[in-house]
Amino acid sequence: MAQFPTNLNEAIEWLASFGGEPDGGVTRTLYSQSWKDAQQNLKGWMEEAGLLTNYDCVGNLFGKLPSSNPNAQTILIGSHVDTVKSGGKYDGAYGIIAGILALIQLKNQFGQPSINLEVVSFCEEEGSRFPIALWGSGMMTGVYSYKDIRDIRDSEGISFETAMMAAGFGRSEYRVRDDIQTFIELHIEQGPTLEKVNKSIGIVKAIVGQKRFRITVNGESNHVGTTSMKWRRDALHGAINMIHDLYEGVKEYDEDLVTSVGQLFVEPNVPNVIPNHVQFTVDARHPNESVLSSFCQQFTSRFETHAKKHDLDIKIEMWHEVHPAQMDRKLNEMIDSICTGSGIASHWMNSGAGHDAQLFARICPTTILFVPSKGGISHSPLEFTSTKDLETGLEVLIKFLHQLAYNR
Ligand code: HGY
Ligand code: MN
Ligand code: MN
Repeated sequence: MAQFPTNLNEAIEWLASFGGEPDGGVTRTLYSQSWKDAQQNLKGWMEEAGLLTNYDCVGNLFGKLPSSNPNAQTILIGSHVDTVKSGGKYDGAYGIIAGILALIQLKNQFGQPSINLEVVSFCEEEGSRFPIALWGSGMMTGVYSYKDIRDIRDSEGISFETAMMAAGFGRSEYRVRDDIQTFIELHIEQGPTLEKVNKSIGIVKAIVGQKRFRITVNGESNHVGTTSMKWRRDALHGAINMIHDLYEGVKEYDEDLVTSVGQLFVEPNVPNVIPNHVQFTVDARHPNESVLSSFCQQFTSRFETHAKKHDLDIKIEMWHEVHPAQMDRKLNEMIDSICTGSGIASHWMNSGAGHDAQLFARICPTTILFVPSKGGISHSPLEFTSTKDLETGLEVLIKFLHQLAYNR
């Protein structure tokens, strides 16, 4: 293959090669070598396509198709280049690739737009290396500043600032842009809805809010054989009761409430020693802020009750919170009529996954559109979307951008 891809499928495989894993998954965490290779190669592809490229000072990468009007505002399209550990080829990547291909086609077919069109490859969204998520869009929308990453480290103890500086970023003050008029993200659904209702495009009304916690439970390690059950301070026994109550507690709410314990560490993790230290995570989500808050209050107080019962110390830290976000109705109605006019079946729905669009909705008209995920699988090497569905999403994006940015 030439150095840069010439079509959607080629581009998906090409981008997935940066951080490709033997199991077919992709691991491309913030400021890692595979992350740098991906950003640099995307920059090369954008430049070959005739887009004006630049990085901002935290590593978001941009490719601009400038308007004929020097004072024009900008329509930003794109998604995140980072992945979860051994994630899929499409989460984030598809939105960047479709953005580049859309600008190439619009440039070739219609020339200069009347509004700047700019594709962005956000540096980080997942929160899979450092305990902060939506870093790239969070800096662009003023949600974060450098103080939010001070003192945070990855699982190897590398500080965020060290990793950011080593990748060549973080060396100047961040200037929040004031020219972004609209943000549009094209993304895989990461769930089963579109497949179940047999529709090709998801028109997203709202993105759920989420709260992510790190729970640390400390007890006392001791000999399994010589310590009677009544004298133990067993951190894992306490944590298991907490986690059991978490999953039972969800049943007291409507089915839009979801939660999971994704990570669990036990120390000393030895078969004949009573665990004295457990750390686990909780990720809880709901489209309604007050329902989400009430569930989080409920489980945290139940955790404290179990800690007392087992004579354990407990620390509950919320390290990530993002509020539910409404997508722009007018933009969604445009997508709806593009789909109808093109004979493409669409479906109005909510997003259970968080997205960069969630933060842009705070500062400008924003929407996100979905294409189906096979079996609803995502954050896995088995993540898959058919070429036909990928192409349909790109077709709608191109028509949408043409309506928004030409003959205005
Ligand atoms: O976790 C999420 O919702 C997103 O995929 N980062
Ligand atoms: Mn994801
Ligand atoms: Mn994503």
